[in-house]
Amino acid sequence: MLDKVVIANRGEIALRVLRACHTLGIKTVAVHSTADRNLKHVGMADESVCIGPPPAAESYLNVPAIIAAAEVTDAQAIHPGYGFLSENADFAERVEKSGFIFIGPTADVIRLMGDKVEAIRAMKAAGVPCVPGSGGPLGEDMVANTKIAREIGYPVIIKAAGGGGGRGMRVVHTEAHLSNAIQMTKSEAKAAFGNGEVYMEKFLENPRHVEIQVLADGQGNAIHLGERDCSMQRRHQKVVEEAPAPGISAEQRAEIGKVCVEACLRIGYRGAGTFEFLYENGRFYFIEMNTRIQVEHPVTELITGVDLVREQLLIAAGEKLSIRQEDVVLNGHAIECRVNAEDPDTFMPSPGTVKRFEAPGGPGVRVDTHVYDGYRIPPNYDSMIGKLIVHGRDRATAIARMRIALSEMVVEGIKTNVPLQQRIMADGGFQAGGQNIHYLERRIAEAKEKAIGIG
Ligand code: MV4
Repeated sequence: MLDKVVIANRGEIALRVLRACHTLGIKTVAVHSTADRNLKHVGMADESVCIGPPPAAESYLNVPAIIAAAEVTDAQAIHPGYGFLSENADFAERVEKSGFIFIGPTADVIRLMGDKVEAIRAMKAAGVPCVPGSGGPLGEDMVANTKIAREIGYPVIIKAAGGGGGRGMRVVHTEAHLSNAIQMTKSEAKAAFGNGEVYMEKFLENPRHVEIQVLADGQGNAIHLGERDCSMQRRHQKVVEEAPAPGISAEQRAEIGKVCVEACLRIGYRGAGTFEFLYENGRFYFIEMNTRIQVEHPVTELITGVDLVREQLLIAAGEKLSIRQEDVVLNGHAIECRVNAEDPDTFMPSPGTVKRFEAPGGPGVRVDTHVYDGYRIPPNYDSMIGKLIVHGRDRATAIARMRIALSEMVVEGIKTNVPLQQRIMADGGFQAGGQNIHYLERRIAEAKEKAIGIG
């Protein structure tokens, strides 16, 4: 087993990783910026190292400082959490070359999945269903590009190979706009990602975002843990996630899950991972793979009983997967509401001191947060301050539990999006289930027009 792990992250996920380490008897090193000396997990870690000033570029993205922290504390492994350096192949490589274990896939696999053109190529070869598309980068020849678009059929979407998560994309509805859209997306991609490569896909107009969770040990064993529906989003920020996805049958789940497992084995995947799909008219279309633990991992944990962060640590320690596919049994329904320090109507960040904090509780209620009474939220990082996750025997029970949990939640001194989450839980469309990726934004716009709350 690992002896000591550096947690290269902050906030709720750093605390989540610390708890998984301590449960396995692994010692922890918290690395933090000067703005984060008051973080809950910093006080709980066996050791802590300040790695730089508040801006993430000088602290949580400071590769030499993080590796130096692992060296001076004599740690064996580094857990990157999500965001920051978690999907940075160069970081993973530097960690391994410095003699530490990167808790995640190999640098090569992270690099492969970071290039969306190459990721799709690899997945297609492994039998994963993808969106009809160019199947490779677009060249300069507009005659050829026009032919590809005609074959796919408009509308099409131009995406940057170096993008992902909603960055560097452009929808094209007619041939007259194709050339410009390609040129613009290319130049923006070159500036933003240092890679001007773009590709083309059929633009799916009303898909849901459904993703499959996998675990692989890198020793020939892989399993899937079902899916999550993350369609409730605004500006590419997920707001509510749930598992299982409404309306997905056990047969469909087993089929797409098996495809993902086989792809994991084919590419030599190791660790926890997520296959992101668009889901439309009963079909799955692969778009990207995330090579990290995700924010919304708890909904999968609640319906499967599998501790995903514990599994990440065991895999990193070189153990074989102890869970077989037939051991993964889905139980009930789980919903996660992200709690953000932001105005629930304007979405403006609302950092500051939390004067009073009361977490909800009761059967099937889980709160993943680093917030405590008197905690000062720094303005330097993203506004998510925690997650409220509920579990029930069915979706209606989970919604009922979430509504009570949200009503019990007390966060004084700052604004939070809890009122927005309450309106979502009370909304008829959300309660019906299976809404597409545009639903929340349309519902918010509609409510704004009428100057009334949604629901
Ligand atoms: C798409 C799409 C429709 N058709 N690709 C946005 C984030 C990035 N991961 C991929 N995205 C999309 N790709 C095709 N071919 C629509 C989106 C999209 C989206 C996807 C998932 C969740 C929210 C979204 C919001 C807007 C657009």
